[in-house]
Amino acid sequence: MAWRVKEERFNKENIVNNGNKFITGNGYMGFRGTLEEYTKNELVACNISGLYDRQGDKWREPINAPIGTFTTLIVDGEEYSVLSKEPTQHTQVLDIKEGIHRRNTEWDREKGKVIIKAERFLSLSNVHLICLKYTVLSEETCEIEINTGIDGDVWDINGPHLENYKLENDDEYIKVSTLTQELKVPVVVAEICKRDFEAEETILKTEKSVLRNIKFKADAGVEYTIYKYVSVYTGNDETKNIEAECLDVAVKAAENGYDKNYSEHVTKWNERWEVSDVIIEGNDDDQLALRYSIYQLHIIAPVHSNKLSIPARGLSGQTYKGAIFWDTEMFMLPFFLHTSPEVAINLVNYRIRTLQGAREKANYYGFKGAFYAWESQEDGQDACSDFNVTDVFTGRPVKTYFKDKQVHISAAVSHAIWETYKFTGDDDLLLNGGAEVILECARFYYSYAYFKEDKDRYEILDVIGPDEYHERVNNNAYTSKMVYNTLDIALKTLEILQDKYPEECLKLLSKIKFSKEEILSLIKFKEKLYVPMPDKKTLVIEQFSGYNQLEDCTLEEVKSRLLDPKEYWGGGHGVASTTKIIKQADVVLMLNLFKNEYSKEVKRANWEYYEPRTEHGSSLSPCIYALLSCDIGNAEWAYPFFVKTSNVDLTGESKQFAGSIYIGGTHPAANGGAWMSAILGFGGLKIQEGKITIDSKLPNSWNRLAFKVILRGEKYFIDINRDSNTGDSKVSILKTS
Ligand code: IFM
Repeated sequence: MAWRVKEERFNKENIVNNGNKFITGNGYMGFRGTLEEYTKNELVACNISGLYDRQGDKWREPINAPIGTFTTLIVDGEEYSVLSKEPTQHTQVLDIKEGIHRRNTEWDREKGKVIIKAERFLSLSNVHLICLKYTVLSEETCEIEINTGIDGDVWDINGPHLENYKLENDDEYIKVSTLTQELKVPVVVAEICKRDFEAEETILKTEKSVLRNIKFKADAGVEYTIYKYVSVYTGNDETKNIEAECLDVAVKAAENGYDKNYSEHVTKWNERWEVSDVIIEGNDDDQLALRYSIYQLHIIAPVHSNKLSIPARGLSGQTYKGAIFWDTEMFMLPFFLHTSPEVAINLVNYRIRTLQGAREKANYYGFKGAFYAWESQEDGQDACSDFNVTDVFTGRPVKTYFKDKQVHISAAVSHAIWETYKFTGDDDLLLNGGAEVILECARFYYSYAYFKEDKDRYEILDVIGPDEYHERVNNNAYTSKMVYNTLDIALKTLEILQDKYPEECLKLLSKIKFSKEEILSLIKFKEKLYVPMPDKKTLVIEQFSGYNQLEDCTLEEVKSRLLDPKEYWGGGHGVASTTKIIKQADVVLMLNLFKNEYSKEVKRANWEYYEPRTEHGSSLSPCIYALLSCDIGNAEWAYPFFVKTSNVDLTGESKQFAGSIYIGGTHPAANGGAWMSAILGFGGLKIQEGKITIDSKLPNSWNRLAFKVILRGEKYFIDINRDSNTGDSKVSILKTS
């Protein structure tokens, strides 16, 4: 079944990875794929989108809310938990079609089995709601106790973030209300538990948790089920009375009943899949991996809010500070643009909303305009630490220049706004802040650039490109090209505004004090900006000035120099820093973005040159190599990279540490990359000036690729069928309702 992810036995080693692999979510919150009896020690998390907190001088990170699904089982005085008792059978299943997590666990006792069956979902029809159905059966008569409630002792990396715990209950509900430490934002969780059997029930309270102890005599072979309706609210929600509304959601859900909540949730999932499903025929593993990647994108999509974006690790925890990186604009946005443009608009709105943070950052460094945060949180302030890695030998934090020098972030933001504008044709996006952001980004680059009199050109110096192993380099081809693109976009934006909206244009220019001279400077800057070009002989583009002089050794050689597997490869002393080994696609990313501007020979030469020198140490890398190989017509080169990117969260084979810092979690950029590789790569979908073209090259094992796209309100169904004997493809593009 290409809609299910399954694990058929319990393995303690997989607990952390399964938390990512079996994750559920609804854009408001993500719930790690953990079992009901787990606690913070097993990294249970109900991770909230867009609510951050700082504890002391530690990193600011997102909040994990109290866990309203916590449930343990005691049979005849003995605890039945996978953690303390090896089960005889265990399955954990994620149904990605319906966004539901299921587990079935059995233990053998002397006279029969004890079985737990549980399923839970984070509702798509009400993003505050989590529903859990928990069933126990014993094959022999016994005394059962279910302890279930809200576990407020949550997992934090740099916490604790919640304080002022208020625990409440009455006959019907239990509730835990807290405040965040830094900004005193309320976080409230309410739970209502229904059951269809008689039992004694008492309430147990500890410092941070409220539990119900449900005690009953169980008849042999009878199923006993509890239904939990858990509601989560925070002070970020636009509501007058959080506590009352939180409770109200749980009450209404309980009145609705489990099945009705479930069917409303499934209806929403069906609507999502109706436009976004991709059919691959010929290879079931690829079908599942791609659907799973799309599922991962859906569960983190801020459908309900235009104030939020998507963190680099989705809603799988606090890794990377729950911050928004360029991952969203460059790797995830295309999926949303093609399947749910309203989400794409929400994502770019987040950048428009956080422009002030970007202005402040530019100002802090002595520049003008908008320098977006490398790691952006709620107001666009930069959460990126000066010390992103820890030296594994000395335990000392190591200075990295990600925050200061990855200036390509502002270009990613402008690019995203422009792509969204082109795709949707929505002038409002430019008028309502988009143009302002683009102009401020262009202004930033003008103030950042150096004019070299002797060469009569502008250069972009002292930056970090996508390849983070080589810090503070000059003329990074990707960065310079993206700066050029920003200028191009800014000038085009001005033309559009001057042409169609002259009054608004004047207002904007005067609001941000953008003078005529400044516009002329941008034109000159664009004309004279140096962007590294392909070498005439080899066609290879030097990644940055001086790259060609670095040691040209193999990846294996660099690996063999590691003294510790967790050692950081980049920065001042990393094993890769003095070599040509790069972390992730850099020049190749540039060629893929501007594919119309470079010849096939140039693309091929650079792919062949850089691929063996790329560690793919970032999950953002493989998809770009897949895309460029498709572009040069080589689906078979692309295929292993597609497999890598689409399986990243299924296999869990990704970097878990940068130095000694945990960086595990889900990988939405790679998930977006999987969609791009399949649709834009193998499918060869191009949309230019509102016209769809297909230039497909399916991998050998695929005989069909079919998908939908939404373009300016119209839905198109694209079906590519490949004859496995001749290899020829037949393509149909149908407008559907
Ligand atoms: O944005 C990326 C970066 O390019 C490589 N390191 C991890 C970041 C978050 O995914």
